[in-house]
Amino acid sequence: MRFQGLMQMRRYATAATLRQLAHTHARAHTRTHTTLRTLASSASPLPELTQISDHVQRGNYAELNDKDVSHFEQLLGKNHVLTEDLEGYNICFLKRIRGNSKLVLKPANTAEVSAVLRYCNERRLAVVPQGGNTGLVGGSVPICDEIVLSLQRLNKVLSVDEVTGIAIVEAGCILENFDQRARDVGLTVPLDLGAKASCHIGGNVSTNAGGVRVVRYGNLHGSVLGIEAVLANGQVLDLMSNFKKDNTGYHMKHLFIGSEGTLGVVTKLSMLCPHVSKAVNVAFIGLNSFEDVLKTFVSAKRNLGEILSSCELIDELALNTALTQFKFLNSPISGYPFYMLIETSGSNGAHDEEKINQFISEGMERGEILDGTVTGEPGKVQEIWKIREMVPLGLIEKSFCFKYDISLPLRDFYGIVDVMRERCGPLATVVCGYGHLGDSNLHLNVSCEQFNEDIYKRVEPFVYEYTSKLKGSISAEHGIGFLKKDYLHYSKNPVAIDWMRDMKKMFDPNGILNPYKMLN
Ligand code: FAD
Ligand code: 2HG
Ligand code: ZN
Repeated sequence: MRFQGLMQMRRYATAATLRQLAHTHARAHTRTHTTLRTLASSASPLPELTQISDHVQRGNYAELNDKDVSHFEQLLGKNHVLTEDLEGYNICFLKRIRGNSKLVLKPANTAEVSAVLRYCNERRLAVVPQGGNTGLVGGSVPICDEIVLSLQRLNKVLSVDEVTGIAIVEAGCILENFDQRARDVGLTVPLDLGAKASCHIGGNVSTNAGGVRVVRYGNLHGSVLGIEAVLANGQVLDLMSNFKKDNTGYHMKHLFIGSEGTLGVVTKLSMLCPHVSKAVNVAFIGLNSFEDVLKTFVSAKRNLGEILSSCELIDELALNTALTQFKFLNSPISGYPFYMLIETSGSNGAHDEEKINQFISEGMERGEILDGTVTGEPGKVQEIWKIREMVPLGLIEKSFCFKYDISLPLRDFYGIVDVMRERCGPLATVVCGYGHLGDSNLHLNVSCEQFNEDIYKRVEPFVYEYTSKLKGSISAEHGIGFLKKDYLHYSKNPVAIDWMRDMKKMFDPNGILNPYKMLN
């Protein structure tokens, strides 16, 4: 009976269904790009300026004047110095943090970034580095009137070496474009996330972005081989390297991975890119309980071992919200409390298929996996991934959403979602959990019609206290930015925070780089 279920799973990729899927996929793809680009600039009401709503005391920085603007125009050319229509640069992706910058600078290369920073440091003008502005913690936008330093024009892939697997890329290159260039020679960027069409590789490195393949490739501390960064005083710190192994002194590049633009501006990096896998299979399965989710994860690690490349969790409310908001999404199954997306990538299609089939039939025999689909057809694989990628967007499509990105011990991974549902009651429209189960990284989302002080107080700091008691991390992959800076102490002890402050002072004595972020 259950093996019939497995047959049904594989039957999904018949010729008839494929035609329909290819069509849906094309629409889905276009839609994601539009959604990402328009969200930050759509017509819904703007929030109050953050400096006012959050009573931020402006730092002791100089005020921008006409002479400064003329200086930058001479340096970068008039077209690359913007003083009008700056709203898109001033507001964060979630439309929660809004600054009041009067100037956006778009240098074209490292020398220009250096000249800009040297001048700003001498004049004590505060600067916020900005990549694709897809960050979810309010780190990429000004809080007061900081100058926005956009890396958009440093967008070249300088080289991709198919022999060594090493790519050298400028910081402002869009992740998806970088990946495409790598794929042209059979390689891939070991990082994939829903914002790939907009985020920059420099933004990814500066946030130490995780995404959906950490379970396979690890995080950016392993894949980034070298970094070039410009310091607050304009000095260019060349930490580029083309080798995995380089034990010459302190490993300074790691300081820039995840430092969110507070220590320097990343301008270039080298990255180790793995080969594109010959065979990729994706299973999308339904389960009854979180206990079964954990058993299935353990089974995936045991039985899929070296070919396991992703292990994601979506709960019923998260999935249903995405399906309701985006009618173009097509879920192969419905009606289960939990869903898992399990991906394998390997070099032998027949071998991988046999393994994933066996993993599923055994899970079904044990009653842990109830139903689902498994496919290796590329269009279909992408369509299933699209469902996962649209989940975070579904929750903000017509709502305000409090988003939490926490690391929790696996056994306690989901409990907080139930606790939070109880705490918020009918005040919230959706309280759901999804995320990177394979990395112990939960995304807890609490949606409501609009920002609601009452919910805010029920959720924060509770969520951070809860996480801290379980010795989790209050930011697994999105960073600290502005939104979490008051909560850093829940995950870092006072001695560590003091050292962070000392390091900040050493790198940026005048505090011009991304003030009001990370450290309070
Ligand atoms: P920005 O948002 O522009 O900036 C982020 C921070 O980095 C800011 O503090 C900024 O000052 C700094 N910065 C940017 N560029 C530089 C630079 N060159 N030098 C120094 N500092 C710089 N994140 C994940 O980790 N995993 C996910 O799976 C994931 N999925 C997402 C899905 C969606 C739909 C969205 C909207 C976001 C998602 N994110 C995810 C969050 C976000 O995409 C990442 O944090 C991403 O790495 C930010 O890149 P960015 O270029 O947009 O940076
Ligand atoms: C994801 O994994 C992102 O989809 C976004 O990290 C998570 O929006 C969120 O809460
Ligand atoms: Zn994530």
